[in-house]
Amino acid sequence: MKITGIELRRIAMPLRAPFRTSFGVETARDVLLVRVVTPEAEGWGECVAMTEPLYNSEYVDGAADVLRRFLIPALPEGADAIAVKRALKPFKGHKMAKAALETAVLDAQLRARGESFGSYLGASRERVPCGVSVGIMDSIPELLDAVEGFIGEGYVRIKLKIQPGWDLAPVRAVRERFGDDVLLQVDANAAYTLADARQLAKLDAFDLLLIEQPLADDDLIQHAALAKLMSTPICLDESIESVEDAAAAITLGAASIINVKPGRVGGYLEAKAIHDLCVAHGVPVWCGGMLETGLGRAANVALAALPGFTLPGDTSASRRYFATDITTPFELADGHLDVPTGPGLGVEPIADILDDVTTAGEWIKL
Ligand code: NPQ
Ligand code: MG
Repeated sequence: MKITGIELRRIAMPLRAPFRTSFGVETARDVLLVRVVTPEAEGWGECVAMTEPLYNSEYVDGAADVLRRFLIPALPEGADAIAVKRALKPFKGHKMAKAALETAVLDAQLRARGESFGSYLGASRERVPCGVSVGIMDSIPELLDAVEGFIGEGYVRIKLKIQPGWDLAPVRAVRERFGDDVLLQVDANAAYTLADARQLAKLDAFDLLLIEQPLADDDLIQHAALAKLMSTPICLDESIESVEDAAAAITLGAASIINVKPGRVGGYLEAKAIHDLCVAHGVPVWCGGMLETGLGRAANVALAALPGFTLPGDTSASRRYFATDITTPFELADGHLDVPTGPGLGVEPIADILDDVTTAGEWIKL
């Protein structure tokens, strides 16, 4: 498959409501799309880096720069996704930029041969149960209104974003209002330290599925220590950037559950490898989310249909974040999203909508 050119397209997607986490508030999604063109087919990859390096060290302008300066020039002639992954390996870091390029090549490759992402990755289900991530709010009543809305829409699991000062009270309020049957978990995005262990252990009273990334990204040893001080299972997100990181976290006892985000780990091939490792170790995995458009969402839903993804993911419907998605919107049915079955991602951008949200474009001829 010869790549004749690559488009880097920047889009701006307004969020339906501000989304607040322990690292900041977002009101719009700033997305870099990669479009790979071959004589047989085109492929799309969505870069999940944020505008600013707040979730991890990557950011959109940096991803665009490393793509045009190093990653795209290193593409092998006539490459498939496996060869692309190998060719990009010498460059350190920049996993989200690499993932976008690898995904675009994989999409083109699969569209050319008429195979879906789900089939290629080894999906074992036709639809996946969906959870929703609920941001930090100004007040408990506002939070309860938001959670009530999501439960009404059918989400099968609620994740509350937490930070010091917004942890026990929101969890207690949601449990009191919606009961013990709601599948509930929390995500701190690295906002605590091991010195907060006594406070975090108070969450044990609320029968949470897991606590996600309580401590800093590089605190594997501290997460292992925290796991001995609380009964709520610890799930790692930011800490896991590769299959080696996942193996280390499991061996150290730093994580008993792993959040798999293909962007964070460098692509869907690495994501599948982490899934396989976790299945071998009996460690549950679930698919995270980075406020993807329909393009990234399609691939995540396919990944989430693999057999080891035994917990509901942050694979929410398009309308959780966007009034208008760039693809046919993903819609919840009975708390599930259907895994696309068409070639490649199985969805494509709607040209008029894509043009409306485009803020910049660049064509790199190969
Ligand atoms: C997480 N995602 O699991 C993240 C982090 C996150 C769905 O909770 C703009 C772009 C805002 C990406 C906010 C969810 C974001 C973002 C939070 C990712 O840790
Ligand atoms: Mg997280």
